[in-house]
Amino acid sequence: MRKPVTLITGANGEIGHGLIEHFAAGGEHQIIALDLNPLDERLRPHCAAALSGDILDQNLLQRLISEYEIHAIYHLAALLSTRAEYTPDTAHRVNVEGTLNLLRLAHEQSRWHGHPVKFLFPSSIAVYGLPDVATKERAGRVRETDFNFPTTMYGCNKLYCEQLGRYYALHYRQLAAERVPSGVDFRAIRFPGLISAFTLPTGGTSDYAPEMLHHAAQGKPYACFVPPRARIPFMAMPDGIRALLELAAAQTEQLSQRAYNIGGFSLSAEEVRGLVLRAFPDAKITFEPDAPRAAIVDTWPADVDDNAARRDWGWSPRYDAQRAFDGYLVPNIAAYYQRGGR
Ligand code: AKB
Repeated sequence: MRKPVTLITGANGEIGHGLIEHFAAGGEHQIIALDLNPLDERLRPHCAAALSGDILDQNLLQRLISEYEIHAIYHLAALLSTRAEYTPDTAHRVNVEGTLNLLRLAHEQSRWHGHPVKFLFPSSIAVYGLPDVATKERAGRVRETDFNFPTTMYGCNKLYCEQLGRYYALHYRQLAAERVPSGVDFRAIRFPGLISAFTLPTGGTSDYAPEMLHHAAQGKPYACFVPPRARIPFMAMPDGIRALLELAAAQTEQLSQRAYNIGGFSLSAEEVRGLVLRAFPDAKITFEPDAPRAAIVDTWPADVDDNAARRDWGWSPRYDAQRAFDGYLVPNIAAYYQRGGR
């Protein structure tokens, strides 16, 4: 008999690392990890299988369908906002067609085993597009339905995939003579910029904050690509992982929407620099703004309203800026580089 498994795509990424380490401590199902690149050796022992391959490869997806009984999918594979601007067609294929492939897979799996498949999707503050800095300052904490006018390919992809997921969850084949639910229980979180003590993001535009910190911890100089005043919300990785797990565990009846903001702490680039310098006083951090990348950050909100997540499934961040730096980032990152980055 096939064993029930959880599939994690983009398993090698930052969220994948955190999730797999969490499940290693005792998850409900075995983990099948999928990534374009071979899985990080440190994660391998925690997974029942680690597959290298492309979410656009239909043969690979068919193999997954035939070999495993998938009950939950954490679909993390994506090209982030900066990278997507250099290759928008590829980004659309990976971010949108890839997500559609996984939604179809979830539907087929649910038909086979007769249970809903939970589909967890990391969306992003990149779905917002504020027209100018004055509006951004006035807007403050934005609600899910505000300013949904992304200016990046990645933001457009994420916003559309939230809608695709909602369609699968609520309206799939609504005109069929005998309408049956798709079996896809789609749930999305709009993440702020995530900061981990152990991994660095690649290809994002909120990357300046984690890059500042990781450069400082290694004694390397860093030139920040946004101006000191640039402000967006950030979150410590453990809160991000916990949010995904708590949303996954919520009862369907609790959810009044399918995509939720979650707040962490809102910081300007200057404030991030101040916190990094407090921990690493010799760090060399300068500002050399790259106008087009800085302009993307200006379209993202300064903060988000996460009342819906608090009300529906009890979301509450554990890390404010102070606690994120003093209680998680600084102690762990220092130890991490003392061990030689392992
Ligand atoms: C990015 O910068 O692209 C991501 C995001 C904000 O979703 N970190």
